[in-house]
Amino acid sequence: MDFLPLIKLLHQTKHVTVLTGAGISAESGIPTFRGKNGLWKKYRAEDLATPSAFNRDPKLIWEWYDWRRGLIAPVEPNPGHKVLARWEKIFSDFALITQNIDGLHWKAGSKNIVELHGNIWKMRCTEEETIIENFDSPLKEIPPRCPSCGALLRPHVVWFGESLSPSTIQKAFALSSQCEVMFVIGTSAIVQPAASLPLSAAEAGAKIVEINIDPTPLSPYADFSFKGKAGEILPLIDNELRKKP
Ligand code: BJW
Repeated sequence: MDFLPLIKLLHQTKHVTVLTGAGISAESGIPTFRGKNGLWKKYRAEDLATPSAFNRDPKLIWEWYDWRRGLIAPVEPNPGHKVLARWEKIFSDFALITQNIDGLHWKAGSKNIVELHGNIWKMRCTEEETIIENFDSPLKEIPPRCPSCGALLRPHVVWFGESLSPSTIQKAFALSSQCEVMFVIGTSAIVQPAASLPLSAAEAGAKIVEINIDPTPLSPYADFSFKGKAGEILPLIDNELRKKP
């Protein structure tokens, strides 16, 4: 793989924005959504990741999230997450936008993260809308109840058909349209509005760097496409970047 043209560009770049998806956590052992062993191969998204599914059967949905929390809890960030945490320190303007709810970017040491689809370690009161952190795994009570008012809690994640927080998506579009280089890592680039972020970056003149094991609908628009695992390719790019220009 020839990283030289990208490295030359990165040496002249101040503002880098990164968009990550489930693929960056795959090498840590967390299943992706789509693809061969994806979650949506075994479960129907409409049955588990929509507000109507939760209203129909909150216990079932919480059992599914409890199972996923159990998968994620012992997992460690991989070299891909770690490189992105390091880049926050080396680029003068660096932003990380993630669709992932697993919290692995925090665990790797990244500090400035825009979480588009929420966080699996947070719950939200269905009455008061208050958000609480909860790291119990397994959960003590299913479905969990709000400690202050007793109403049902729901996972603080964004399901299909729900709007993303307006301030979060606004911030994500601003970071995308202001950057010089945007890395798009381990996402199938089909879920909106996240999938539009790289397009808005490209429209504003940013160079797009895609890292994925498979082509995506974004691939034709990418200026650099690296086919392979994020946990292998990011450290290779980082190694080259560390060499003196
Ligand atoms: C590797 C790798 C390795 C593997 N290294 N790479 C326009 C048209 C039609 C529909 C819509 C539309 N606009 C909006 C919608 C509806 C919908 C949508 O986009 N649907 C599409 C499926 C078409 N969007 C919404 O409903 C959103 N809300 C919204 O738009 O509100 C306004 C509105 C509502 C209704 C109608 C119109 C407007 C909300 C989306 C919420 C997404 N929620 C989920 C679940 C989160 C909670 C949870 O996890 O439980 O978010 S779904 C799931 O998909 C999750 C992910 O964040 C998201 C994206 O998935 P991601 O990260 O890309 O993962 P995968 O599995 O798809 O891909 C992994 C990739 O990694 C693959 O490419 C692999 O090749 C690669 N890979 N190993 C590098 N080692």
